[in-house]
Amino acid sequence: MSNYHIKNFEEYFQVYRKSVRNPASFWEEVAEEHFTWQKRWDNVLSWDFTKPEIKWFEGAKLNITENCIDRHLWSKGDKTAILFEPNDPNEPAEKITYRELHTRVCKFANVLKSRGIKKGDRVCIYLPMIPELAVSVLACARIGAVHSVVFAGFSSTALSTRIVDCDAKMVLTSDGSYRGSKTIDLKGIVDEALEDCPGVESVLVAKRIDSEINMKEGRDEWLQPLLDEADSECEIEIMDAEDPLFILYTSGSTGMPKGMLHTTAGYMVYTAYTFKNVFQYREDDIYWCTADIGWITGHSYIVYGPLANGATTVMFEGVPSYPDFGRFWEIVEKHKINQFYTAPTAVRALAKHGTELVEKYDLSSLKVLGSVGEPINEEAWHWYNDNVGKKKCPIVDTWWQTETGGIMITPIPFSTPTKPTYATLPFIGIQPALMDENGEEIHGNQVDGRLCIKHPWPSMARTIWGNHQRYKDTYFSAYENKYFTGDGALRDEVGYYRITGRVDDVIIVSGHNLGTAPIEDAINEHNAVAESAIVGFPHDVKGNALCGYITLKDTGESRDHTNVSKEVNQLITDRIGPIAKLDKIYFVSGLPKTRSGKIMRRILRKISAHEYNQLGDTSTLLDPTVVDEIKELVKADA
Ligand code: 7RM
Repeated sequence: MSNYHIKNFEEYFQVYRKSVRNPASFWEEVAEEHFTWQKRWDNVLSWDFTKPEIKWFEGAKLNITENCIDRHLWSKGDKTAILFEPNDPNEPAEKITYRELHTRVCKFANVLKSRGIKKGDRVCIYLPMIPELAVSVLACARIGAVHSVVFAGFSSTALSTRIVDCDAKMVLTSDGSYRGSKTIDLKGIVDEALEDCPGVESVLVAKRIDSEINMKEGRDEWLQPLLDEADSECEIEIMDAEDPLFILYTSGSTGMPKGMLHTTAGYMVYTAYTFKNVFQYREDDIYWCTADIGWITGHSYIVYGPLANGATTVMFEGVPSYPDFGRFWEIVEKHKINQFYTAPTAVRALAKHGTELVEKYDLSSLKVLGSVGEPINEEAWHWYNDNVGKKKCPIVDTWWQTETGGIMITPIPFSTPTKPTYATLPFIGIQPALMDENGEEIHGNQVDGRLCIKHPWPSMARTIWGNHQRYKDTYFSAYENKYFTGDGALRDEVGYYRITGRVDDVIIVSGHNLGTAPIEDAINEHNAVAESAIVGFPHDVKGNALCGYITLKDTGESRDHTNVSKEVNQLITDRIGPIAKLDKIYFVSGLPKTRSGKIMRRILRKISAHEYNQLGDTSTLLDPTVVDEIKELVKADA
């Protein structure tokens, strides 16, 4: 018996030791006992980090939707698979059973086929958090089409860049979306994006807000009439273990987002196994992850992981602040949520509004609380623990990435003693290493360094779509024979890990990974701007907020800084989305640069955090006097 369900700390160590002593045989056992295969694998694992090439369960044949839906029909056809909670608390929740999910996915899959989508084709999904989003993701997987979900808060340029990069033939969207008291014109954004996407042949539109929209003849169709006509049975496409399942974009240090490619079998096995253990999910539990399916958290821990376990997974369309800041707790009470998984930024936003709204609701159903997306600070951790968990629910601070596909460092509830701000120990099968600047592994405890992983795990991304060289350069070139995460971490006296943050130029704002480069590109489009540099600074709600340093072009005439600031934020909103707007803007006469012309963001970061005495070595700067000027500006503003 593989230990599919870990029950205590001793068992964790025992299973962990087994999993790292022989990873292939460990994962083989898990795969064998808990999934449905059309054909067994010939080889569990082959890998070479120098290429890099990683293959899990090679030779196996399967379909992930058979594992997420069909195989549960016999034993739990009437169990709720997806519990949809709408934006408006007065609109009734919708319970979609496993049987209904099967029918809806089959119908949707048949519609995709009827519009020419075949195995391997890319389908871009730009939908709000409504059932059609989960259903369409599964429909793609059922017929072997590669889904690429783009978060429906991204701008039209961000959308078109992604559509063009993965060469999607089809876009799935809705007329609009609800967001608290507002509506968003999604179809309008798609129309704008598609002006730059000649490869898109068809757009299927779900009706959500009943708005007047433009339907382009020969390209756009309403989804519902097609679904009504579609057959309710659709055979699964038999996929190879390493066939692509999806592409999901994540920002990088250049302007171009990285299309992380995940494949089928390993991703399924790892997300299912982590879901079961990290949330200690039991039959009849109601599990809720508040993320959007547009992020990896939603892919792995709203859709695939929970459904592969036959769980009930909640999908929430709305926002934590509507109609008031008690909405999350109202939903917990209403649906008797047992596991609640959210981001530190949400916890901080809610904590800001005191404890009255949390105390108003009965949260006694809760058993496990989760955190993901960024380091959870001590204060937020305690607020979450005291007021939401009432000191009775373990908090799982789960560290992982779009690239890792599943949770990597985390406590196992009721087993691992938790410690505020620590993600604690590696999950089963995960072998972390801390590295120093010289490429040497740092052994022992009470040390810090750069976080790497030494051995492949089943759900790791296999490549960057269309750019394998960039995959190699970004993740496998910094340290020999290791996957480099881009994060820094420390290991305490008992071996617990605490993630300290990104060591590169990606800033995490409200749990969203934003690259500095595309934001700077947007700012630089302003006709008065010469140059810009973006850094993050600590913010009590968002975790980090963005601060921009801008130099203006020397035109002889003076510009109104307030106007330029407004225009710059508008450009950012148009090009990337409102999430990337700058909280602070300073107009400076020069940026701190190295002699080779590289902007030293490290210095700007320190100044923005008011750590004026920790600027480190400034001798490599081209013009050290700009540092004093910037310091004075920021100090005067504080
Ligand atoms: C799941 C997700 C990945 C980056 C990652 C970290 C940061 C995520 C934690 C965390 C500290 C955590 N994917 N991060 N979880 N930092 N503690 N528990 O967020 O691709 O969008 O971001 O997020 O820097 O590298 S992601």
